[in-house]
Amino acid sequence: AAAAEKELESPVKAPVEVKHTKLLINGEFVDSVSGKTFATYDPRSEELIAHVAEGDAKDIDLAVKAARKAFDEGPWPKMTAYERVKILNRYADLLEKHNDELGALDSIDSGKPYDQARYAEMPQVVRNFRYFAGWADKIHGHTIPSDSAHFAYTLHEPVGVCGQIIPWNFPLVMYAWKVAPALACGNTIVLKTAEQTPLSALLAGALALEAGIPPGVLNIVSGYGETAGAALSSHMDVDKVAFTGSTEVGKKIMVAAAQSNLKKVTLELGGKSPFIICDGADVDQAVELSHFALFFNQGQCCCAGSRTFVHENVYDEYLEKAKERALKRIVGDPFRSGVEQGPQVDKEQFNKVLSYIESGKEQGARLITGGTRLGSKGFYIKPTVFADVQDHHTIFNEEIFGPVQAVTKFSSTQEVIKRANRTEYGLAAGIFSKNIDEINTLSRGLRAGTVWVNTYDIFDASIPFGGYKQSGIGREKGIYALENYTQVKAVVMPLHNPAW
Ligand code: TXE
Repeated sequence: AAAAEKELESPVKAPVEVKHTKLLINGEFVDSVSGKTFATYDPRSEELIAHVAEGDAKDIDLAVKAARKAFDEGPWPKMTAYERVKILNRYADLLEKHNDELGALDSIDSGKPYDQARYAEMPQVVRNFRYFAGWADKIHGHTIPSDSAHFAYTLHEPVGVCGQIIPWNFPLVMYAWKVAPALACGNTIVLKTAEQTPLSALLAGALALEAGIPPGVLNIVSGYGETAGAALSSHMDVDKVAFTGSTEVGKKIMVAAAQSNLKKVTLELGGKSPFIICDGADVDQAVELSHFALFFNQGQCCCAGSRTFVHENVYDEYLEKAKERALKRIVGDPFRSGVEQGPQVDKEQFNKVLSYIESGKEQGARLITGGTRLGSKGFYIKPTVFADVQDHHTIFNEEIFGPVQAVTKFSSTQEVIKRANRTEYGLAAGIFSKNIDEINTLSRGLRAGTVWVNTYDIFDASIPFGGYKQSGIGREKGIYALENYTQVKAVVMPLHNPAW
């Protein structure tokens, strides 16, 4: 049978031990105030991995108090920037030393291939900390020529206590994108991890203490969104909230911020990114890249190339080869080497993806491969490709967040720009073309925060990432991220004081 149709073997033993399950507050691992715990499951077997302390509003409040004290009294925001540089670099070294262990925790908790976690994601995590360590002593304001005889200058100061809420699809990468710039700018943090994937951040938090990040600077609360997450985004003593997750919850975060203390808000939300394959494209390469753009990480990427637009002249050849590639995709235990696709993260996501597949069938999109679960245990789904998808089909408009590719045909550049932009989202876009004029027209015409040309999913720490339209507010990574975690103070004084 084709790789994607083969029966699953039983799960191998994960090469990792869970050491931390409590909340990290004020430099100590503690139980939740309520004493409650919640279970985190292995998506390969649907079996329990561990019980984790469940934080709610009371624990968030304790964590915010610790972060406030660490911010107001120091030493973190008050030490020299060079001291912070040294500590953050030491932290990056420790994360690197625990590369495989951290990667394995993300794999067992989320189902992502272990090799992807340890060879692609963890190096990016480490790189983010080194990149922002490099910025920590280069954040400064300007001297400003004023109209009158005044000396005016700006200070770029930390915002204060930052609430950070992250999702489960890239637990440690999301941790790094949020924590590294906030710490580099001298802030203190209360981080809430996703309930599906609480494990890796707790080990990363223990390593932060070992690196010398002072108690209270980085607090980590595991727990649910409606309780711990809502408490964090509505807390009166949190100065800023940064969120990655669904657009629906992003709106709730903004409302909570507005109705509490108008804390600053940055959001990185969902997407329905177009991947456009132009006339004259090398079809084999186009198939490989568009396959990767959609299926990477079980399709659970906010920037997944989930609407594949293929020029009519290469459409039939593309479909035949895209089907072949999907059938070859190696689905199985994420801890076996060579596996490209593991299970979806949990039952809820698994059911959501399967129901989108049903809606595709019902609305008349042409299923050319996949379309069902794989095996009878674990949240595995066959790589699925729909052809002849129409603009009004639900699978062409809503974020599926699974291994389901939706392919459609187009005839002209102007047509594809219009159709690609017809979405509430604007996170990313992919272009596959050798025609420089077409590339320029498309990359200017597409309304998205990132345009990848003849490549996809390049995530350097220095390249900004974020959304147009309802895909978000603000940019993470790169020099742009510093704006999220600093605020500008203008200081003005007379140049000549007549009294003296
Ligand atoms: O997201 P949620 P879910 C999309 C994707 C997915 C869908 C639902 O389409 O299928 O969202 O996934 C916390 N106040 N993305 O339910 O709920 C929650 O605990 C404060 C895209 O997992 O947005 C978790 O920590 N926080 C995405 C985080 O929000 C709340 C990544 C994300 O969960 C909260 C994940 C509340 N009221 C899902 N409710 C991306 N942009 O990459 C929940 N949370």
